[in-house]
Amino acid sequence: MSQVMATYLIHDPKGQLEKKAEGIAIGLTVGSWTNLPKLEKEQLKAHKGSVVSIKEVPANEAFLRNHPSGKSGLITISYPSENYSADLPAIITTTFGKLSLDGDIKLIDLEFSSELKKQFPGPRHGIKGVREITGVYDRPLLMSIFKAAIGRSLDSLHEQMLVQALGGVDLVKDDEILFENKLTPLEQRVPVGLAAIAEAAMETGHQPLYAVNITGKTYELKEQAKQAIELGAPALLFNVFAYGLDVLQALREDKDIDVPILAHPAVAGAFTSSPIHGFSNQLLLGKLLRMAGADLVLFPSPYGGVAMNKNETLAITNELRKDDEQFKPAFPVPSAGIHPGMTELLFRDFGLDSVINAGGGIHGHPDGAAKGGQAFRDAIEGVVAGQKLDEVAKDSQALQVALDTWGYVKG
Ligand code: 1AE
Repeated sequence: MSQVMATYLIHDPKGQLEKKAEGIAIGLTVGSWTNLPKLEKEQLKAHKGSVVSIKEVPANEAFLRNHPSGKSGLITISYPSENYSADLPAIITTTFGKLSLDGDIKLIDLEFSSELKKQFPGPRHGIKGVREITGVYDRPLLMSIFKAAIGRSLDSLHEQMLVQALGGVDLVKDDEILFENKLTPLEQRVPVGLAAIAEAAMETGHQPLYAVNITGKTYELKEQAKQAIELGAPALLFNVFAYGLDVLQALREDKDIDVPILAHPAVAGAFTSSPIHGFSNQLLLGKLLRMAGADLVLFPSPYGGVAMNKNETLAITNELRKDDEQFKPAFPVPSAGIHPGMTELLFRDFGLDSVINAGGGIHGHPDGAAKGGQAFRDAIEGVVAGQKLDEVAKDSQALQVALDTWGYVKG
């Protein structure tokens, strides 16, 4: 049967988990049930939501202090596909539309029947495809971020791209806050960035992918993405949560938009940060981004300035990479406040098939961004080979300077 099953974390002050679950299953589907005449019940049967399971979980102390009879629970409700079209806006509105406004409730997971899943594309390239494009197979990839993009000229952009590329990074992404602007419009920014990459490649033999930020009004995005690709953009960056998951899916499904898409998590915190409201991170940043077509997914690492709970980062990673009969695995990109002294931790927690992403941790290297990139590359290669960072630093001045600057973060 084609359907979606939604699992929620609920907290009921009266401890009536069954009643609450039944209220959601009926309220979000047929509206009322027990008092309906037999004929109407027969007609509406195929549309009725049903409670699949209820599992009580320990309630937190503050909740119990205020509501001594209160209970918390994970409830799973099945929604028949007769009720919605096979797209994320309809599915999310059905399972968590009005309900998201109704008290303490968090959407933890959505499980799609295999028939329904077939309506979603998943990543075009995935981990394997991005590795083929970059030619890097045996280590985590390294990405850097333009960190001085606003108010800067094309010459400045050229210079910044050059030093990042010289450092040996595998991808360079636009800053997510760089929009269409007079100084570095996409039309000029892409060729200038690519020229700098080509210049660096003459020296290094290594050519990073430039992920160009696709911005502006929703109905102009596809044209902008195609323009970037025609100009040679080898990857795109997309602020998916400022637009919506279905907009990402529309970009992914366009046959002419055939380069890897990096999903940026900007704004996601507004949907996921509360322990009692919103979406779980693993659902929004993991399962749904992969289904909608992101090839690489950025999220805050557990160690940096903008940190996310470690279990949640691992749950996102698991959703992005786990075996799936239909969807290719996508790259997890733990980010924010990353510096070379964290490489051991990043490799231990996120493994080979991940992307190490740093802005300040590359540009802030005392000897310049090229050395920042080199420090990371040396750190990554050493750690993958089983060395400790302080050992690697004995043969890498760039890494030693980075460790002296930011420290060596051990597990
Ligand atoms: C979670 C996204 C991280 C990001 O986009 C960004 O710009 C990070 O910058 P740094 O590495 O913290 O300087």
